[in-house]
Amino acid sequence: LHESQFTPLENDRKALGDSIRGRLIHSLGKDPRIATERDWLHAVALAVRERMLERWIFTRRSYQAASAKRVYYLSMEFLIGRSLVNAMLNLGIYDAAREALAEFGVDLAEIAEVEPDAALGNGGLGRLAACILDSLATQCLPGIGYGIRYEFGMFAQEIRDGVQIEHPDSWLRYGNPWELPRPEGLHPVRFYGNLITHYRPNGEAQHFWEDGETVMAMPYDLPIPGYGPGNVNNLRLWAAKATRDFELDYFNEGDYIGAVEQKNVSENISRVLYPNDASQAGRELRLKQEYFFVSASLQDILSRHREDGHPLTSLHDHAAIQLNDTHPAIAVAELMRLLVDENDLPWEQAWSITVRTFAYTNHTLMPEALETWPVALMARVLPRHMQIIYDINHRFLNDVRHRFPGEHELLRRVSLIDEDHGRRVRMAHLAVVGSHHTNGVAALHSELLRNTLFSDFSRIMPERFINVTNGVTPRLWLHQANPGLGDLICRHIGEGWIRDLDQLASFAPLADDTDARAEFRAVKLANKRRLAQYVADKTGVAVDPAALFDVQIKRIHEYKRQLLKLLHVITLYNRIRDGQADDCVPRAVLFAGKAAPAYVMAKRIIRLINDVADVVNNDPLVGDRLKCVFVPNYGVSSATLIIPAADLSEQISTAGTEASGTGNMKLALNGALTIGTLDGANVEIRDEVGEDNIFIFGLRTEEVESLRRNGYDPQSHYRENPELARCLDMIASDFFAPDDPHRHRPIVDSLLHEDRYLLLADYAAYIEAQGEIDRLYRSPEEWTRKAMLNTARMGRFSIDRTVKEYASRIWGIEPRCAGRTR
Ligand code: DL6
Repeated sequence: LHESQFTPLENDRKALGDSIRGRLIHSLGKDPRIATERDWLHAVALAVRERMLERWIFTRRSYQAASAKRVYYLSMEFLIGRSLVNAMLNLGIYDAAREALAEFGVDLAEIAEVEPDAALGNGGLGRLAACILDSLATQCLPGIGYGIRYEFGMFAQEIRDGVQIEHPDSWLRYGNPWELPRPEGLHPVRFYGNLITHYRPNGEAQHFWEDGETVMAMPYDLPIPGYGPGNVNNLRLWAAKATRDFELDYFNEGDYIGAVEQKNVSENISRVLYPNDASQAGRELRLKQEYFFVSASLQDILSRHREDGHPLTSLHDHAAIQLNDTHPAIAVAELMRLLVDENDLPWEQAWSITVRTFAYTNHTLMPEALETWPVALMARVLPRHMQIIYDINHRFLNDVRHRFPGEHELLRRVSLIDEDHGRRVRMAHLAVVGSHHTNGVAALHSELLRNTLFSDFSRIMPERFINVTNGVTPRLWLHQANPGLGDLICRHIGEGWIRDLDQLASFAPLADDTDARAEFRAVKLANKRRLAQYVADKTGVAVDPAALFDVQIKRIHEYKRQLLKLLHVITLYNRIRDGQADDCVPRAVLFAGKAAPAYVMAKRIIRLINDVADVVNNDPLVGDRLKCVFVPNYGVSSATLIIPAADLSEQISTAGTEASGTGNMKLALNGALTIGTLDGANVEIRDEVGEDNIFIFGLRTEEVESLRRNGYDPQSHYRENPELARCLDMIASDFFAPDDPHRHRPIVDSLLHEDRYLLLADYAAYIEAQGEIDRLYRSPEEWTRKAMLNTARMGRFSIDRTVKEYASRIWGIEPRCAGRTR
């Protein structure tokens, strides 16, 4: 079919209405008279999907015709959220679809709320992957995402009596109208089994991996539409299916139920997302998940490469593979296996192709997040890969030995095998050695990678280490989430910023315009009202939209220091009760975030936040001057409500711990002022918005290091700061938990006896910075001016800039726009 023979679907209200009705009746078999909101949602999604699929086909054709190099983004997580409104806005059919639905008496906003979030990720790392997909498609860059189609995504969080309760997220229960199952595209993935070695007449060894268990990987494709005349790229997610052998087993053994039980075990591989953030799961099933999607993706990439008519030896000319953290790092060994064992390439040649194909992004310095696998486990689950890792290590260490003679300690430190903790495979070392580039995700983080975690590697191969600062998609995080502000900006400077965020710079002069400031304030107030309603619905707490909305939204983790924020809340509470808060502005402090289910301290923190909230919100002396709320079930959808309404963005991790942060970018883009440490991307945000428009406080990375080196004594702060001591005493007593007086004692013990993240050391500076914030908030014109400058100066933090840097510095790919677009 030639493009000229192709009749694209019309996008006007009438055509969309016909499609929606058609899908409802002819695809879903539902009577419009009794169709539910979910029926309408699915019918609209199918009508929108039809319109993406044309471009999808043309996108693929244009990549193929140009023999374009593609990037394959391998990620265990894609935190997509909802797709309906995003797809409509990106395709430019939102208004027409809304009107078409209105003619059926259906409210688009209401049915959009019924769509479950695709929560296939934990937090920043997974959301970054989703933003990157949006940008690749928008910039017409040839890119395919590969991940896992988890049957259960990130758990749903309920707060019951102050405690986090986890519920399974069965997001696929009613089907997923966006996905296209591809049962014809299965790939087999083997686990366990034996190794057989044959020797050729020339003495060369040939390895065969046999027996074991085979699971089939079945692809589900999700079309990813770019904004405006962008391309429609593909996200391919793998689901585990039992091989048909299970049927044979049944015939042979007559144990039907046993065979079906076995089928379930195989299919468990893609059952559930591990809800760990910044800590390693370390379980066999997790290793199997990692290998499962990596092996299927690499087989898929190689077959596409062959179908395109290229020899394997040119793989790196046509494919760039990005490892999103170490979770897919086993890909290095798997590609070697595919090239050497399955395709008979000599080791050296295979290695050169491998290193030229892979690149690795590191997202954390936290030691507990660095993946290592026991050698014994790896050897059992993936025996051939263990052997390949030994071979890679052997050659790598020989090379290092040659270049750095006599440095025995160096060899021990850079080895792919950690010999000190019961022999473990260091996945980050495998990723660095097997990749042509390793990048950190903010300038400070990349510098710390070079100087700490990877200091030996950056001495051995300095040219491999670079920085690519993260970004966020302005399509979702401003245009879609904050239509009020988006429209305001469009009225003043046009809509070019949606694809080119640097254009926001021309919004800056409006910060000096009284009328524009009033408009900006009106938008913020409307967003705060919308959020106040949501908070009241979810928690029963009434927050006053006139109060300063002070938000800390992110995973609950000690290093992110939600407790420091909470110490500020208790300090304000005490000042109000002591009658010393006449100059405090009314605040609504909003926390949101999930704790890993097995992370005991994080769950204690949630409990304490809720206990403090209970006391503060019910104290008649406090009234509207202070409210504290824990908003349950934080995710992409609730973030799109909270972020546009925030006045103050809390980015207060201990310097040197947060790799980048991306919430910091989303909040500043929506005109929140930041209070933050010089950590992660906060440093670059300060450089962009200017020191006068951000509140920086606390110890810097070097100061943190030196304090730790010289012996940190948290109790000195307790002794010297009576206000802090009082807060800690209240937490340790029964003040916030009258029914259970010792409930919060472990939190205080951990702060007084270790305080690994130096909360107490930063407390005084933090409280002082909050005082400055109060003073500024009392001058609405001045506050608004700074807020607008924050929005205007966020151009650098567009994911499009990030992706352009990856494309030119790491992947070597270029835009190929699909010929025919509307
Ligand atoms: O790069 C995306 C995001 C950063 O913005 C956060 O600072 C960082 O904490 C997060 N890292 C993870 C670590 N998980 N692992 N491994 O989610 O990445």
